[in-house]
Amino acid sequence: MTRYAIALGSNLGDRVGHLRAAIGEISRLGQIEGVSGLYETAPIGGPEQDPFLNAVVVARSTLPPSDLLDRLQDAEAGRLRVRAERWGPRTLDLDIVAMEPGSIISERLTIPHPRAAERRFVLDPLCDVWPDAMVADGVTAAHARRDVAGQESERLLADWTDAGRRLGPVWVLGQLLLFLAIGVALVADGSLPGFVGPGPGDPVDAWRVVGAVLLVTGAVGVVVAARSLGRALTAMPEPVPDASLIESGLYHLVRHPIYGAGFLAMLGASLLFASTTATVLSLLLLFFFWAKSGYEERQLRIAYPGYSAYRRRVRHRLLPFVL
Ligand code: A4P
Ligand code: MG
Repeated sequence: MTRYAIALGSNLGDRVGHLRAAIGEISRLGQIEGVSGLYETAPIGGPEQDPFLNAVVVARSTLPPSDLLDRLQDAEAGRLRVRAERWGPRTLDLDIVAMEPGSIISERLTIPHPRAAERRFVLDPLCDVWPDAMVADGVTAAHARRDVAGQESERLLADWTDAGRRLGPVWVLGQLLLFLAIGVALVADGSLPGFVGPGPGDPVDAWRVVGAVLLVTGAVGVVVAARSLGRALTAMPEPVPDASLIESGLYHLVRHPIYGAGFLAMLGASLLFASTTATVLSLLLLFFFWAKSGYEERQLRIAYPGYSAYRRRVRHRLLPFVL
């Protein structure tokens, strides 16, 4: 039995789908010992291209290295990999980066992979599952990783192999409960002290004026943003399959305008109804939206190769110029 580390990479098409399919293929070639987290990495070398998703699988197999390479290349062909230019975009790349025991240098195959020790897109995931793997003569993955810190790589998910295990319904339930609690508080608790401006005639409670303005602004914001999302609209934090990334309208100002505007509307209603409890719950809703959009952004970065660049262009997540 030989222990192999296989590096998986994709930056074309259904990237995570290709990587999951590769894990299925590898499980037929040997016994999988570990699957790393899923990383988004900036492309190294080649033409200008979309970011990669990378991961590493460690497996024990009775196959000799050259047979393993044959089978991995079959799996690449199965995902319609086209070799057009060196280091160009690919649906699926499967490289054998390390093995134990032994090493190999032949015309067709070199293990450890000759460039593994220089690449963070290999070393980060490899260190998740096999930090002691030899990636060059006398050099472990953990050791080599110290020299590549300047390359861009970020772990998006630790556990990503099972497409069915998603937290969407839990987030939606939490959101519903919060809205419900705010609704009850609006009706049941009117204890917010008024802030009555001085002056002749009927005094105006300034909180209520601010509340009404926020409520209307927030409600309009929710409707406008929802309309620009169109069929991409969902309460779930996971993106709708086959929808595309929306960057126009309010999405040009913030990345999650429905959440930002929804918070403003709830805060506005709380002030208008003079409810202390609802005001506190609205602030809790803001934290909730912050956390939910954090989870959602990981899913969006997996679904849309362009999402990370969009994130750099539109810096605010919920409220323009603020948050
Ligand atoms: N080959 C030799 N040794 C191996 C090995 N250990 N494992 C030969 C697999 N193949 C090996 O591979 C070209 C030939 O390498 C094969 O026919 C095999 O006989 P390929 O899959 O056609 O092309 P490749 O993988 O692009 O070639 P290469 O030169 O190994 O590419 P690299 O160095 O692996 O770079 N940036 C990011 N962020 N993420 C990436 O995954 N990948 C590359 C590919 C470039 N930039 C990247 C990424
Ligand atoms: Mg390759």
